[in-house]
Amino acid sequence: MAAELIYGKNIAAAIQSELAETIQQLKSQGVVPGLVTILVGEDPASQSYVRAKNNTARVLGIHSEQRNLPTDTSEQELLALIAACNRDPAIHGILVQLPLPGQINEAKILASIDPAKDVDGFHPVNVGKMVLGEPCLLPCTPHGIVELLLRSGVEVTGAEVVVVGRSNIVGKPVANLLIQKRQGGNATVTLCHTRTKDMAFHTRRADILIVAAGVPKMITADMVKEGAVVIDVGVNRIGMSESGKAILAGDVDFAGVAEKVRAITPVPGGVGPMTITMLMHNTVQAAKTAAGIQL
Ligand code: L34
Repeated sequence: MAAELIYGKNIAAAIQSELAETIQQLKSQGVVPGLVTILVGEDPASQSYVRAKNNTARVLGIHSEQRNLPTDTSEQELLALIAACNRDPAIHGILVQLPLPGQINEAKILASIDPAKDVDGFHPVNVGKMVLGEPCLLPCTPHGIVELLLRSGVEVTGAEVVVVGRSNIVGKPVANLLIQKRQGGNATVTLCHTRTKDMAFHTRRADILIVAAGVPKMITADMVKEGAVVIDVGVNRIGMSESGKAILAGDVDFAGVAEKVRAITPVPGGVGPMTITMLMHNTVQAAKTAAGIQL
């Protein structure tokens, strides 16, 4: 039996149309949500993600500025740009695309963003609030995964969730959101990583398997339980088509795994579009909070 496909792209579109309405309401009250995206260097994948973020913002009616800095930008220069954005009342959200070049200390940069404008949810203040279950700006990919599960009717409460990957962007925060005592949480979570002794032992127990390891096709059919739900966060560029487009593969061996599971997200068109959409959600939330508006 073939698996149901969970099209993040469609769920993202539904959330975006809700957001577009909220943005129009804000505008009628004189508030235009503003986002600045900062890209250091010329990594083609980063360029395409940042472009997609700006395009989506503009389509929804968010004021969006893209700042491109050269690869050899100093930490001081980047800190100065962030400080200017922190002070700019037209900017509600600041996103510094990762990874950053080696001469720049990532933690120092993330900590310099005003937590109220931290639409990536990476500032230590927001990470701390997230862990404590307090209202805050949530990281986009983890929040997108929670929304994806909720809106596709996957039961998370009491489920055995296994997360593969312990990054600060996905693995650690998604594990944390899923254990929170609230809607979209209440799961039992196991977090696997490169030092896990028997990965397949854990992944085979998962009702919901979330893979964010950055290793193309690492999860094979023998590693999943029949009837599981699989969320593939990997976006690996494994080659180039004749027309010069990147060929993408997830962290899951899609063809094999889809034979066995109940539902699976495709790559592309799964988690990626949710990440971008939750960034829009956060920008709107930051603008509302700054203006003291509850809609
Ligand atoms: N600061 N850095 C910061 N915030 C983030 O949230 C990110 N991330 C990750 C990399 N660095 C970051 C992203 O935006 C990964 N990421 C991201 C965002 C969107 C997509 C993939 C990764 C996406 O839209 N993927 C499409 C395919 C795009 C393509 O063709 O290349 C998809 O359908 O999966």
